[in-house]
Amino acid sequence: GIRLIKAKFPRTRTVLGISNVSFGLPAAGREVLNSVFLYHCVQAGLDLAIVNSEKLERYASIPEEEKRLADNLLFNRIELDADPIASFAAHFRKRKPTVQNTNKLPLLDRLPRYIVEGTKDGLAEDLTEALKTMRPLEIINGPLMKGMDEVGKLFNTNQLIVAEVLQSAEAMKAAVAQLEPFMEKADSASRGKVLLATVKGDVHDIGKNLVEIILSNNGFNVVNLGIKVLPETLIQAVRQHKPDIIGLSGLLVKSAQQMAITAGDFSKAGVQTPMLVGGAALSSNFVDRQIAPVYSGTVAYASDAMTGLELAKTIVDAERFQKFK
Ligand code: B1M
Repeated sequence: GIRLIKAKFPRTRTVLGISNVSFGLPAAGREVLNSVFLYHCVQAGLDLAIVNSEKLERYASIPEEEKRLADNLLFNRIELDADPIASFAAHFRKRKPTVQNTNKLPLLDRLPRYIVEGTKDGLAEDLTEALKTMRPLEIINGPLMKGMDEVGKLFNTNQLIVAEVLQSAEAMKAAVAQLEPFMEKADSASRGKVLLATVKGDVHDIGKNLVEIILSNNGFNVVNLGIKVLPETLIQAVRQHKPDIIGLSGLLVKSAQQMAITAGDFSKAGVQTPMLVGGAALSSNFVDRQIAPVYSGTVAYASDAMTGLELAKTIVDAERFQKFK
């Protein structure tokens, strides 16, 4: 139906209450069927779904056999299964509520699963275990980032919905918060002041907040302006705080463009403070070709938080900075 509506009336928006589709089926099966149904609806072009995402089984985590049973039922494939409803109900009537077998996996495989599943159950204990042999940043940049990359891929192929990605983000934030006190701290009083922000139109803040933690643990005084920060707010904050460095973060492709616009606005306002930019959509090529030419100060690309720290240290060290420029 959605596909036909979209083909005939392309500018029409569609909204669907998902869970009625599974009404009357065994509870464990409902969560699976709702998720498979939502997946197909999104593929067909559904714009908005009304669904209790907490109760939704993640499509990417559903075993192939259960996806097959759900597909047979949704598409009424009687040529493959004479009675798809009976087969589906029989399978799920027997099935106990899902018990994740995550704890049977080795530790380094369990850690990314918490992020992919968006769950904190057992996360704290496993992080404590990991800290016995790994440094906090190794845990973040290794298994946890592996999980985030997987989330990105699943999201890209519509196998995760935004609400689920938010749960993954919450799990990541909880992990970073637990690891933060164990991160190495430099003794130096204050190396300099950094004004940090996620650019206009972008809500992603996990990377930026990680940069904040690493910079402040290494003696920088960080003023974090938050997300979706407008150029004019940044310019005002530069005048108020007089930072040594401005740090901009942004993960969307349009955020990379926004950084170039912001750099242009800085130049017009006479701001020349050295600038660090980072985020998944950026590349050093883009920074050199699109941002540097419109900025009157120095701008450098930080591919990750540790590179950001090294660059920040270079900027506040007058001698190193002269060579760097
Ligand atoms: Co969004 N999202 N998201 N998302 N999300 C991406 C970025 C995306 C690549 C996923 C995908 O499609 N594969 C895609 C962007 C596609 C594009 O533009 N080409 C995307 C999209 C499309 C969206 C929405 C538009 C989805 C929608 O609503 N339809 C929407 C955007 C809304 C908006 O911004 N206006 C959206 C929303 C969200 C959530 C809110 C659900 C959530 C964010 C929660 C939060 O941050 N509080 C979210 C998440 C979690 C992601 C992914 C899965 C993970 C991002 C992350 O936190 N990574 C992401 C896919 C991915 O990147 N794998 C994705 C972990 C973090 C530690 O890494 O931020 O890269 P990162 O930071 C690194 C470096 O980049 C660097 O250091 C950090 C650590 O080493 N770095 C700096 C970053 N900033 C720096 C600054 C520096 C120095 C280094 O100096 C100043």
